[in-house]
Amino acid sequence: MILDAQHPLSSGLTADSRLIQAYQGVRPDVTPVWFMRQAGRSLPEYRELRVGTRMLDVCLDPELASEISLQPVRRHNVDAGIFFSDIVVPLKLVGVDVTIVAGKGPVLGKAVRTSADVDELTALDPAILDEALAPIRDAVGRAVSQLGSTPLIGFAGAPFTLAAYLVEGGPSKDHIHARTLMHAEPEAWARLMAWTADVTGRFLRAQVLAGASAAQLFDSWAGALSLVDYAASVAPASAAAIAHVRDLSYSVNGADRNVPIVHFGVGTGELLKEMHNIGADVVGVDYRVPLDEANRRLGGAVPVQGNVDPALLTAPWPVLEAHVRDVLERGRSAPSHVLNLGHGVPPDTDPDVLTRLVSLVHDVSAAE
Ligand code: 1CP
Repeated sequence: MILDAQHPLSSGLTADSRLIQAYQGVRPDVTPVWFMRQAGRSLPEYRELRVGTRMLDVCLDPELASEISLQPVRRHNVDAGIFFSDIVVPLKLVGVDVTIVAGKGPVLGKAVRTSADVDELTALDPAILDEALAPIRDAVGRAVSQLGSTPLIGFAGAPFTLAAYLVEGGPSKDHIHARTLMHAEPEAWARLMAWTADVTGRFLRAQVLAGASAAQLFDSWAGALSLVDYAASVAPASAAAIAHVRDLSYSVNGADRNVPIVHFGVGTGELLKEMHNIGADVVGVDYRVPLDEANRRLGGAVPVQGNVDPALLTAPWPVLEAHVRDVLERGRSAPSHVLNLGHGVPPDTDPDVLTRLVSLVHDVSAAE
């Protein structure tokens, strides 16, 4: 489907931005930079807005969600905004009993542990999302209208990462119940993954249709899986999730382009190639694998995103600077590179360090 003429990719507002060029495999004059979790607790203006509110209520308030999405763009001069929301928002909207507990993360009213639990969950009809996602479309529209030529990135959780919360009932370290269900009840697992792919795919599509210029699928916890399990029991559902946006296109100077899709995971060095193979355009790399090695594993033809170690954000500036220069240098081996962190911004990060890091990336890459 072709995006409508008012979409910022179709109208040309964001199609030539550094971020979209890099995501399309073209190396721009300056390396673009944004940060996962750039909106949120590292910003005093965010903490001020959040006083007395609940996370999921904020995500469903279009005025607040758009304002919070814009805060880091105003402050840091980053090359993209990321939509302020959470991966569990579409679960909440489809009727799952989920809350976000401050300092902990998503917690489910009831863990999905058996085939009967999967029956109960999947009886919730993902089609109701087309209406229920109205506040998300509204929030994206408001953010995009303020962002002008700076692209907004839409995002969603990958089916495995969402299933990890659904099956565990909340955050966990090794996702052991999810991995047990995968093997003990393969048929129930497949139904759980297909349903989750549909729910999260609709969330992602709604954001792109409302004006997001790129889409990122977060499979944060896929690093808990072996390559064999990932390929057999997870990758097909991730492909089904991004199929919801894979058909979306726009045209620049008479050439058709697909809306770029980024796929990111933590501890997924062994899975990089499979994560690209689901149909992603760009692969996000965590801090464990240097970008030149990631590029080699990906075959040398895939744009990469990453991978400054978040732990170094609180190290002395010269240590961080040397690390960022090294990341930029290694990123030059790939067809194009979007600088990001290897995972989200830690809450105790000094926001001025992030602003300084953005200028460093722009200055160093412009001089190359
Ligand atoms: O700038 C941004 O990136 C903000 C938007 C955003 C995104 C992209 C939030 C807001 N959450 C997410 C994605 C998300 N949520 C992921 C994928 C990215 C990642 O790996 O970090 C995951 C795994 C979640 C689940 C989640 N939600 C957690 C992690 C819990 C765990 O298992 O360790 C947490 C703490 C949340 C709550 C949340 N989401 C976002 C914020 C700002 C917060 C904190 C809210 C609060 O406590 O008040």
